Amino acid sequence: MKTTSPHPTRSAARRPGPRRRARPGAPRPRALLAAGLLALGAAATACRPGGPPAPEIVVEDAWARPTRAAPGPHGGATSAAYMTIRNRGDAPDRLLAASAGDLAGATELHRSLIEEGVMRMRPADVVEIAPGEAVRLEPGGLHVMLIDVARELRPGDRFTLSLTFERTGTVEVEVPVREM
Ligand SMILES: [Cu+2]
Repeated sequence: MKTTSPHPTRSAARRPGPRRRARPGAPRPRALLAAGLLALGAAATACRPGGPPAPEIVVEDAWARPTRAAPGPHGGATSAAYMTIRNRGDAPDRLLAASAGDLAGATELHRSLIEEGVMRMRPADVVEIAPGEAVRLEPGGLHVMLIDVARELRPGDRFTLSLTFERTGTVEVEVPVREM
């Protein structure tokens, strides 16, 4: 976090809120040093001492649409899962992969986009969630695509989705099935 205040040390010392610094910044005037040390003491209880800043991933409002039978002799049923992924931590994290276990033959991160007037889907390589930010997976945008779904998913059904993040590791999400 950068401040554009003309009095950066003063505003930092006066703000005891959630935005805390893990390390002292530029040298401060002596009069503010005591206040700065107090703030650092408070931050130390919330941070892992000496460790890197930690992402804290929270997944909200997950749901998936009912299965659709794909046309053609080789087409399996598909579904798509949507959710909001929030990073309440201090460091960026990335969603790398998703898995629905035996439920789907393949589970991919996709992004829907319109190309020459036609809605298409492309693999989404990097889904980064910045600290303090949220990424929404929603119809018409990012989604978790379930391909070759083994059984019909109907409204009211549920399944477990495992999300793999670069730093947080695996997060398991309970996903109810419903219509849009
Ligand atoms: Cu897709």
